[in-house]
Amino acid sequence: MPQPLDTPALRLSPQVADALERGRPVVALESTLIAHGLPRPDNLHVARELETLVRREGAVPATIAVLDGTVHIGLEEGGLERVAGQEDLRKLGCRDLPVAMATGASGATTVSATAFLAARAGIRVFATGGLGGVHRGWADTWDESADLALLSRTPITVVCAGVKSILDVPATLQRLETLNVTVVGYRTSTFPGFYLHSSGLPVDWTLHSPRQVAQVMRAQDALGGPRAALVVANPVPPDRQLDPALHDRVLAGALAEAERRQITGQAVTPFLLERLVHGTGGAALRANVAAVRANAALAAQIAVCWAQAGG
Ligand code: PSU
Ligand code: MN
Repeated sequence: MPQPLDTPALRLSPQVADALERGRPVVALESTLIAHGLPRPDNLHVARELETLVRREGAVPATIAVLDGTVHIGLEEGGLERVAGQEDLRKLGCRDLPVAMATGASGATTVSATAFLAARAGIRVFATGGLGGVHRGWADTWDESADLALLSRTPITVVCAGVKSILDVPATLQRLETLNVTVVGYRTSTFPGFYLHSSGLPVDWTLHSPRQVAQVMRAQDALGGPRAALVVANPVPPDRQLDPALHDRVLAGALAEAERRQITGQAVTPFLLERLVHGTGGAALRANVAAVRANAALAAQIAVCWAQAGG
């Protein structure tokens, strides 16, 4: 078993450390969606709001990022401002963490890095917008987000609005099945579509309350394995979703532009999200923010039930 997270390179904020020690509810929040998924300067407002929503539900927020080579589990004063405002902030997947730490780099953590670090710190519930997954055109590019493989071996509950709709959603669902990641719809029988209420694809399981989610987490622990994530797919409400026809039209243009400009690797997701926001006159941004807000609140409710159950 690795040592507890308590070294100069891995810093828990006093609030997060105290909550974990006392078995109080904690929710991990990722920073790539703030730094690379949402436009400045609104992103800082959203980052603060997510923390407020988590607190309002009775849990402690732990936004995770790497600043000057130090992993922060829970950002303190000034940290959120850097994540939201710093132009050259890197995007760090799990594999990038050791290099960032050793070279003193700063970066926002993706779902893969955030889920790993949260689980390592003893945080069981995590909120994001939409997971990464299998990109369209994967047969040529082999581009599949590292989020999927990491979730297949990390015991964490991730509340998300499904996977990003810029992806090949059926292929991503297939990979989640292959990788043994448990997927449940939250009060829905169709898999959410990130900006859209529904991807049109079915989910096998539907849960109806935070308590029920906590019960599944307990059952995972009672089973003792495989140690994989639980994905709680929470759809953006129909009245907050992006107009599906507008979504499809703007996405088709963005995908063609990405191909023409030969955007590859880590740049693909931020590029497409930015094109969606721009091409929809900000409507995609509003749907994205509505999704992450709802996910942060639900994650906190789940964390509260989990802590009550002696999680
Ligand atoms: N959710 C959002 N916006 C985002 C992301 C999630 O609402 O930008 C980020 C997450 O950090 C996720 C990443 O891990 O997008 C996926 O990037 P890639 O496809 O390069 O793995
Ligand atoms: Mn990729």
